[in-house]
Amino acid sequence: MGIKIGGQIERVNGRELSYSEFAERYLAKNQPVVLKGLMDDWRACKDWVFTNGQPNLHFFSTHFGKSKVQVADCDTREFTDQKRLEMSVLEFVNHWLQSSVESLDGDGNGKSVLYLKDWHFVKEYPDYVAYRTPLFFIDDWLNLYLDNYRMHDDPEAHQENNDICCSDYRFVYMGAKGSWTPLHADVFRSYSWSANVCGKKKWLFLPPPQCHLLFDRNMKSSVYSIFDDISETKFPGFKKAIWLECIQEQNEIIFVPSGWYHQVHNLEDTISINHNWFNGYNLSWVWDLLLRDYKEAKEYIEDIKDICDDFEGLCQCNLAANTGMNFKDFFIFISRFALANVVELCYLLGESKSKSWCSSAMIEQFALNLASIMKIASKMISEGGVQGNLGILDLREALNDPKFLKLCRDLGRIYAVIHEEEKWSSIVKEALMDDFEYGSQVCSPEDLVRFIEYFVSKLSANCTDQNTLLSVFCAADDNHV
Ligand SMILES: O=C(O)CCC(=O)C(=O)O
Repeated sequence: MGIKIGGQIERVNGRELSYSEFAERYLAKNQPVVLKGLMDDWRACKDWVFTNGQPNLHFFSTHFGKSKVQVADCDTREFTDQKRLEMSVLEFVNHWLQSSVESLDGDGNGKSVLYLKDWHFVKEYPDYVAYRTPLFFIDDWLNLYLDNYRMHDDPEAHQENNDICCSDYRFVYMGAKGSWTPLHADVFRSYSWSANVCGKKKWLFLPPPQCHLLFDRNMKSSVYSIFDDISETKFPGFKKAIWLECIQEQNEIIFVPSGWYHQVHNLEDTISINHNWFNGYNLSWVWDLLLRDYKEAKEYIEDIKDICDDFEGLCQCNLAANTGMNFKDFFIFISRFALANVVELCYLLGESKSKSWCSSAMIEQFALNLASIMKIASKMISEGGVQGNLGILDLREALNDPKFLKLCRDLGRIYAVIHEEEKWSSIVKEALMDDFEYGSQVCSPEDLVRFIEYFVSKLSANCTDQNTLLSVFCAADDNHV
């Protein structure tokens, strides 16, 4: 029995859409969309594709052939994903070319379909600017953070492996016709965008309110491929699911919202560029996933609780290994972003006093971000699960840390681009230090809430513009995300 398709994904010309329209219609409402017209000047679209639309695989073997990459064997399942192999790009391309010759000869039953996934291309080739991230996707806290910090420092993890896997979430995907990605929702329940440099993909989406239909009775395992013969006894809700379908053509970019399960098939030989990211709009999805995975990790080892010296530590360790971060990592992440937003606000409001320039769009943005972080910190308190101090963010230390100051500057620059603020310049560290009379450490979600409240009310007093900061902050606290 086939699946039920209930609709298609909206298509919009990206050149006729403003950032605020995109944020309102898709980021805030968590809805998918296909965007056209945003890849015209990408180097990848010239170097990686022949004029007939076929991938230029020779270009990859010549220029990037030595790179070591992860390749999925699309015909072999391993637990909840496809079996992964490691090989060089040259080996991958040779396998691809060999398979296509064999299939032309009518002898295509020997080799499995391989799919190069999660290639950290930008990290590996920073000087080869293959593309520019479209404006709609630049408010990306995840990759901005990972450009400056590690998400999780595990002294026991093999360093080199950790470097590759956790360096960023900016990827290249390459696969022959027939390669595919099993049903899943994205890492950290982040947003993703995926741009077809060449080829064609078929996407099938299920909105979050229906995602429980993909699970077994215990909500433990989920369907692997929606085109398998799904057992009704094992997955009793599956046949009730109503899917959205999308055929994504060359030069189109799809926006995948948080928590939407999707399965993807390459209908032609395809190369795509793909980022995962989160920001103030979908941060709560990350916390919800972490809390759920934490409870699951805890339940899983409940029987060794009494013989374990540091049961909570073990749960957090397992959480980091399975989900990619633990409570401490997340807490330090949101605390650094809270501080960075406060720093940028201080700078903005300081500038407004001295130069009679103040951008209310920027004030609003920082206020929205702080409201979103405060909401998550409050959830961490009210939903329990968080025990004791999570980590320490020393505010003065952070302000003396070049990595943190770079994070602040990069964040400010991103919003200056989004809000078209030409007057924005880098922060002046010395001016900020005077404003930091606040106690010096944030160690718990309670501290973080107090810290944000303190600065929002203190900085609101500096804000001449009808107290924009406080009003946006309070309104956002009620409505946002
Ligand atoms: O293109 C694919 O095969 C999978 C991409 C994907 O799942 C995503 O962008 O979230």
